[in-house]
Amino acid sequence: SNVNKAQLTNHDEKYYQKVYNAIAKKLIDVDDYDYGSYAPLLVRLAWHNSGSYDQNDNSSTRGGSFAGTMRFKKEQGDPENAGLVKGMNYLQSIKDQFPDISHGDLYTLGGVVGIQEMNGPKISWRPGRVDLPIDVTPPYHRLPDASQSTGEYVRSVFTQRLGFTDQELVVLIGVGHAIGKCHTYNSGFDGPWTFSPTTVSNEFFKLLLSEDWKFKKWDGKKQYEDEGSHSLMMLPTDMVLKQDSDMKKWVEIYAKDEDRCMKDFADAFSKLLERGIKFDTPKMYFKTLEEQGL
Ligand code: DDH
Repeated sequence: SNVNKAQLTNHDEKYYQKVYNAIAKKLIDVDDYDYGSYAPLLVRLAWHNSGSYDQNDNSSTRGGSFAGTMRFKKEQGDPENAGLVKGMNYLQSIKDQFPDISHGDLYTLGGVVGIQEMNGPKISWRPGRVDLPIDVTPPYHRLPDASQSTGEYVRSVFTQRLGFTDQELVVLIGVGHAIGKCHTYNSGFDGPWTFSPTTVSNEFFKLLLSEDWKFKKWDGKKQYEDEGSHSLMMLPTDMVLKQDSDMKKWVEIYAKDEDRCMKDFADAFSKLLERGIKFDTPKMYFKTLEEQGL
């Protein structure tokens, strides 16, 4: 059947903590990305590597993070993946240092490092993804198109394809877009969603409710900006979270309760990284550099 079985690796939690530390230390040493941090890009890489999963696909792998196919130019060529090569190049020196780790494991672990080193919650993670050849590369257009503006569209990606509930899709999108920014050279959109784009938080939810969001006046793609500072943005798909009453309920809960938001995000992000994979091994948790005094 088309279930990807994670393989046992020759390494334990201590080894993967070393890989974690190498990725995290490089975040401090290499700062030539926006806001001086590659962490948001690593989170987006982990998400796009995993978000190509389709539970209705009858192929052998169904996409997702298992086969590490994001390493191929074919998958990198999906217009939605524009800009991710920079994240993979960032991780190449880690792959050189720890050659045994599969690409799927490396790209997902990069996302865990990104979240945790930006003060986010602990994300459980497991190794065992296996590099497979190029022919299992998933087709394009599975990752969401930000110009879409209906709840039906967002659920077609997150619920029908990826198997998430409204609660999970709201927390994934809102915490994911608390960090980083849009780049015109990647997506045609521009700007950050929050005032603290290198801190994992519930700020996206607060701003979505508190600010007055109007169409940005420019020649670029249709996007929203806040009337207060004109420096923040929302994508059409982000605005859906407020326009759809079932989704909005969760936006209100997460805006009020940051602890709940972080806990639910941790569960949903971990699930995202493991879509379509069967693991027989226990979950691993990693310490941040700060917790190790490094
Ligand atoms: Fe996203 N995202 N995302 N996103 N995303 C972009 C950037 C980042 C959509 C579109 C865009 C998630 C869901 C969606 C992050 C994390 C997550 C950009 C800009 C677009 C466009 C790219 C660029 O120009 O560089 C859409 C549409 C959706 C949707 O679900 C409907 C989710 C679920 C996550 C997550 O992590 C769980 C992050 C981080 C970034 C910032 C990257 C950066 O370079 O900074």
